[in-house]
Amino acid sequence: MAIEVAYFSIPALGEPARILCALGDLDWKDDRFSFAEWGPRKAEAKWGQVPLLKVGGKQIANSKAIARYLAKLVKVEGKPMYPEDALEAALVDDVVDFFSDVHAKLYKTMSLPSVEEKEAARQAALGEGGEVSAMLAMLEANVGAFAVGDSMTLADIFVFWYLNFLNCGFWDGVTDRADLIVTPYPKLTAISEKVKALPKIKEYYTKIAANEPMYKCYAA
Ligand SMILES: N[C@@H](CCC(=O)N[C@@H](CS)C(=O)NCC(=O)O)C(=O)O
Repeated sequence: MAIEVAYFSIPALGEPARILCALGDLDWKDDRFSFAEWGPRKAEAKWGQVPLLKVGGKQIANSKAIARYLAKLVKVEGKPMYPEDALEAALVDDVVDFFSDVHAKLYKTMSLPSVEEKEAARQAALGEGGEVSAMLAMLEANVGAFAVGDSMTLADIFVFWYLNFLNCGFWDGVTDRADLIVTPYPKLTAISEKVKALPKIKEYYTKIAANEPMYKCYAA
């Protein structure tokens, strides 16, 4: 069944959907648009927001509902990215929801009035003793070779998405700051690199990064 993923051309809340569609080689349309193009689209979006997934004549319009749906369709090495076992699925959700909490802490820096204040707030949040670094340290302590269990799941997709989102140029002040977003988290970085190395992921991001600088770190 054909799928459309509609979202701004940035690696923010819509990115897990794109990662899953690319990874699963699904029959999908990557409907990207600029902020300037959003106005007329808003009225047509189910909840007036994106990301939006169109499938079978219906709209799914919350990023994590979309991610869970797609993760049920995509397998890696024969295993679905969203576990069938209820407890395993809840553990995956736990990591996915954890990133919403991380995102909320960083997102509040968007409302600061100047670039300098934004940069300082993000560096403090991700620096030693910062509220985001404290959260990521807890996640780091709770993962193994994979974020949950012994195979790749949606939780690993979120690790890949968010570590690269931090580094992509969207968050002034922390872009390219390996000391803040790579070095303290060797296990999370290894998980992210494992997802990045999957051939379908490499293929998709190499293509997107050719025109969109924010995607370079997803491909490199
Ligand atoms: N709960 C929603 C939040 C979605 C959201 O905040 N979308 C933003 C972009 S990241 C949006 O559509 N902004 C444009 C608007 O609200 O008009 C989700 O996780 O999908």
